[in-house]
Amino acid sequence: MTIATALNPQRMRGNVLSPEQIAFYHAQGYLHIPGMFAPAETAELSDHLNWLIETWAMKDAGWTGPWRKKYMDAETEKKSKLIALHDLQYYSDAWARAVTNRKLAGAMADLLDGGPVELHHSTLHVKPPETGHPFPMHQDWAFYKHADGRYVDVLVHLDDTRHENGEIRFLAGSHKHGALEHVVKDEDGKGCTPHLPTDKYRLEDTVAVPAKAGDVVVFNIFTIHGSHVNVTDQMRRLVRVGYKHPDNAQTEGQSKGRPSWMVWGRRERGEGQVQFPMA
Ligand SMILES: O=C(O)CCC(=O)C(=O)O
Repeated sequence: MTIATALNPQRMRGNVLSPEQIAFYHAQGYLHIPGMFAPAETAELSDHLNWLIETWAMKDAGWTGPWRKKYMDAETEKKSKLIALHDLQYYSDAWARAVTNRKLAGAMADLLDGGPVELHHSTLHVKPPETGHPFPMHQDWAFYKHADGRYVDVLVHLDDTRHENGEIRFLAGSHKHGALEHVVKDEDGKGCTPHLPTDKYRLEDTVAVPAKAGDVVVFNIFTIHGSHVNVTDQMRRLVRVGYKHPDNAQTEGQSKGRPSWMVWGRRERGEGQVQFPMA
């Protein structure tokens, strides 16, 4: 498997990001970009998100697996919920604008070999108040496997995050190891949500990246990450948006097989390549 992380001169000419920001992403596997969305845009996205949560999102126990007993006491584990929805751009015009936002797409081009860039998916992650869902250490690669590292996940922040509401946390530099085998079965051999072994990968070893509403925190598809439970009395609302280089083929998982939208540049036509089917 290719791990596309090395710097080349093309990557140093940023559309949106500075050379220092681009170099930080390639060294650490993540990057905090403050103020990606202006306050008025963030307010509109927040308003649409609240409507989506009430109207379309599902609330359930969230990710499964033996990790739950390690991350939560029995009481919290019983109550802990996750509010989720895929592909917000199908339901809201504000979110359709957000996932194709020019500045965000330009930043993605900076991190993906200069582009072109495809939108792969978006996913809502809301940690409800008091017992809101922690996330065990994992790579997003385990959910949507791709051939190489030219894939960036973006966490759009709708609320300020901090330790108490479960800010995102990364194992710095971990993307350089490429894809890792994840636990995909529980003690009884039943399928569970992919995660890394809790004895080897610990939230205590991660770097916390608190951020403000309107900021984005981005990370590589191989970067190991997780987050603590939300113990505050407010929701913690994040939307993850996945962007990739068109030449980085998906091999398995979420959203495989559907065409991705171009958000930066043009799709090169390969020898014999045909158009996308109409149905
Ligand atoms: O919402 C969080 O705290 C974690 C998000 C996450 O792990 C992911 O988007 O892959």
